[in-house]
Amino acid sequence: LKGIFAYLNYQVPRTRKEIFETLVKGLQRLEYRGYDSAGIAVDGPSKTTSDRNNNSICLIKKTGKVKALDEELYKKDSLNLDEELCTHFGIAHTRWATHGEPSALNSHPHRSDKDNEFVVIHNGIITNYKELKKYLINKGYEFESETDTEVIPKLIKYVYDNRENDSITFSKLVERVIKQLEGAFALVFKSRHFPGEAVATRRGSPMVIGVRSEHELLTEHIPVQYNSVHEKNSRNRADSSSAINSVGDGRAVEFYFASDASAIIEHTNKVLYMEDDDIAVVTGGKLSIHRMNRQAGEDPVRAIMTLQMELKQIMKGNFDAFMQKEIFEQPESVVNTMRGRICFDTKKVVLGGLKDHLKEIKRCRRLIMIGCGTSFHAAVATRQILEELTELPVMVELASDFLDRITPVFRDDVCFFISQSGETADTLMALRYCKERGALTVGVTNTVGSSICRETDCGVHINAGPEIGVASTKAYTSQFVSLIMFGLMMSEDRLSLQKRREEIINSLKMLPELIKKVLSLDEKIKAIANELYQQRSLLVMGRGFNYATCLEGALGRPIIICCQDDTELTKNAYQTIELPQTVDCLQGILSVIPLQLMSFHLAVLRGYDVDFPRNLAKSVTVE
Ligand code: UD2
Ligand code: MG
Repeated sequence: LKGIFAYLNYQVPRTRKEIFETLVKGLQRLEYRGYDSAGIAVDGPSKTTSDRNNNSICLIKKTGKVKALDEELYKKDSLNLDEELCTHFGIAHTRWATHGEPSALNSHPHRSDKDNEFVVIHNGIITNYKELKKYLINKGYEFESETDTEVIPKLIKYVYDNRENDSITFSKLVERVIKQLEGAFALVFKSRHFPGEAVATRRGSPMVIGVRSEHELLTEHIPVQYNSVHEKNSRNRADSSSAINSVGDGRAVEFYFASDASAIIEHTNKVLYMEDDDIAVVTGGKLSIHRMNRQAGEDPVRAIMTLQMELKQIMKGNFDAFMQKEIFEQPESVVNTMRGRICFDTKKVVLGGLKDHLKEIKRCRRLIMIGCGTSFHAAVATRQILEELTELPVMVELASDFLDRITPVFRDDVCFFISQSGETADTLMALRYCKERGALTVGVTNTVGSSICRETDCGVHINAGPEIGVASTKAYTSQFVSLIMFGLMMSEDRLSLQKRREEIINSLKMLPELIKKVLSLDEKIKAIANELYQQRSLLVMGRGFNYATCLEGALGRPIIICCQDDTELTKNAYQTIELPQTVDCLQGILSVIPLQLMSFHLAVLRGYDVDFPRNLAKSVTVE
């Protein structure tokens, strides 16, 4: 969800200012992924010119835009911007908060201790961080943030403090650390004990390394170095001691580490994509790749590739637009929304942000759901099932209309505010209006630390990941799933609803697979779009659980009729798109996807810029 960028210059003199500029630019290239805070770590200035053993590391972190960090860098005149550093390693990170609110303390790089012996940047999530944290606290290590990441620098210091001798390498320390980690990560380490050295590793989170050199690289194929070679036949390239097993030969070279090639491409098009559990090490200006031991069938060589892509293309992956990319992300984004919240075995649903308020919510007289645009449609889409599961009256309100009417709101109302960005002006004003009248306020947002998140009494983060396309796609389906989970949580102790709950929970488990099936209809939908795109208007019709789907579909240009195995309906239809069947209240998630795809194709065919349509902003944050 976040951005990693690191830069190592070896025997290439750069001033501290130039290093800052490179790091900041790298982060700016990753800005499109969304983030709420940023930070960097560089070597501190040497106290005297002869004192190179000082090796201090300086950390600068800031909430808000990379620009704010950039400004902060130049405020530190103690940093000696003109000092020339012949060999240096700097790391930089943009964070999108998941564990703990956006703050300088929670942002990366994280450090091992007050002396910054080890600093780390991390993308991904460490799922066993609580156990590790407990262990390390017991050993006397002090924590300062609310993040999962912080266990990593603490752990490497613990491993270092307990080293068997001083000849231990930086990569060995990292190897010991990742053995203890569960979850997903891309990591870059810097240490004052290993000046001018870099170690990077990954598991389930991308990492790419760029190489720039004036000299011809001696090899474009780096044999992986295995730590334990027990193979009888050691005559393969990887084990041959005569093979060149690193990139760089001690002459001037620069290395770039990034979570995304878009941050590297302007410096070099020579890149190496790391594999899971690879440990990449730069020492003495040479890059080598290390692994624990060789598995059967695994490629023992990493190739330096020449990227031909343009920047824009890299950012969007294989997709033409962010909207399209986000539509295709939905099998994963709905999983992220449900992760850690639904136990499919015990049929228990716990939204951590609401559990302390559940009693109060259950005592209320009615639920009011408020949003704008797509977020309003998510409320419309789930109203019926929420009424059924909560047995409460549910009002659904367009924020602007709600405010215009000066709607009566009471202390025993519970008001939901749904907003992807968490900054939608009308929704925020409706929130303040309801708060003044004493209602309990609940946010449903995609953005940790946003205004709506901060000002509500409690809420749910939908965890869909940053949404860049102006047309909301994955945020809609994740809002939908979040509201359903709320209903499931409310009905847990209703005996009469148990069968219904089980049916829905089982269907939620299947949902990612069904979404994939719907996405596989893309070619067909594109063909229909091709026949339709010159029409002046299209009509979307539907009712019941699909009423909201129609509203949502009509936000683009398109229209289509969706049915499943319904011969009565399909025999007269002009075109049909047959969707897999799920439980009634989830059908809307599946049926909106063809409309998303249709909107996308129609807009492209009509020559619109789908990610930045005219007269539409991603979120309306002004009145
Ligand atoms: C929290 C952590 C998550 C993970 C998990 C482990 C955060 C942001 N989330 O997720 O990273 O550690 O616990 O169990 O640290 N809130 C509002 N308004 C909103 C949205 C949320 O007030 O619009 C509040 C909510 O009531 C809760 C907090 O923000 O106090 C975090 O909400 P969440 O949905 O991220 O909570 P949870 O337990 O799923
Ligand atoms: Mg709050």
